[in-house]
Amino acid sequence: MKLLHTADWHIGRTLNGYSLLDEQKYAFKQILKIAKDEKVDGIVIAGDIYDRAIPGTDAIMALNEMFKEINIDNKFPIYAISGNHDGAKRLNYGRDWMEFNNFHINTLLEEAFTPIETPDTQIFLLPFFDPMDARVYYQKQGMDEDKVKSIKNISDAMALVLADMYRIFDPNKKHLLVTHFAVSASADKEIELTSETTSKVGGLETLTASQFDKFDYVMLGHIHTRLASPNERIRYSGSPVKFNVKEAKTTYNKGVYIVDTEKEADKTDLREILPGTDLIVLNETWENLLDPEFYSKQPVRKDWFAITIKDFDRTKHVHTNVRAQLQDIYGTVVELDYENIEKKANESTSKNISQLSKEETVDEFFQSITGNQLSKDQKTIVDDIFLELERGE
Ligand SMILES: [Mn+2]
Repeated sequence: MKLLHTADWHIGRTLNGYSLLDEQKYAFKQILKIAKDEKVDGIVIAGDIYDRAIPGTDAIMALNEMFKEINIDNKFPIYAISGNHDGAKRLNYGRDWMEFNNFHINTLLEEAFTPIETPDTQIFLLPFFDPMDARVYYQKQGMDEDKVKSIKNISDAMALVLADMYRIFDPNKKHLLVTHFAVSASADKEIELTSETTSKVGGLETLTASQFDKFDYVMLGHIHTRLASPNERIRYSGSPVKFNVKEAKTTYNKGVYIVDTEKEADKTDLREILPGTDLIVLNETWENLLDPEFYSKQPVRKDWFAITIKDFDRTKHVHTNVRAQLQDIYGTVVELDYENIEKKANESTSKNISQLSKEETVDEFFQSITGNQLSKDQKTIVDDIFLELERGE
């Protein structure tokens, strides 16, 4: 059996307010083409299909069109689960109808114990869940109370879930798992996340690869880079689109995996996905940024830019609309930073902000951003505002 493994589409995501939908559609076209070229038996989407539990209408319509192209126009089966970003119950809508057309989507833990059976493979679709979901599920199954209470973290919960799955393994078939968690290579290794809100996961939130040993192959979602994969049999496909500046600084292309149960997984399984509009990260002086010699070599007005201005003395540019000037030249500037100002801001926070009064905090903030102290008039305005707020309370 041959499957295309992708994850973390996050349809509807924005980058500092800029919609990534066009970029996501561009990546989708490539994914569909890869599926056709490889003649896969299905497309796996390992969670975080939407970016939010209640997605916007444009996101819903875009995803609806993508699913239609995959499943109705091109007749590829879909094997999907919900991730931590998806609203499990909303995404569950229409599930029974979709099932008729080989569109399998699991969003609730209880659905994970009925694998999809093909002639030679069992595909287990285990959506994201938390320890509380597992407690509720096992309580309903009649597990005794003490044992239910002993489910303290995701690792405890997963041990029970996997044991239940192993019990229904058909020994004559291959066993695939699709799920959405942080899985590290071993217990003492932390995983670095690139795109989630926390920069690192470890300890109670992390599972270890050895828990999944009985599966022939595990297709993961949750971590947005395939470089976090624990090994070649347990892999993250990563997101098909770069979602932030940190990712834009990486030099490798995004991609999907082609998983063939008839062969060993290896590096040749990767199919790259190229950006339509790339995100270019610049760290340059103001003078360089405005120099035609420099910017004529950049993909201005085509790609997006995240710009950090080096050695920038804001006090010398109080009458300059920095962002507007850069946008005139470069087009879309999704992120703008000042290297020196940032340093100053860090220094001032080390002054122990908790010991400053409200008025002093505003003064500190103003200083760190502009390099100037508040004038007497400005101070009076700040004082008046705080006074007014207190009266309002
Ligand atoms: Mn995600």
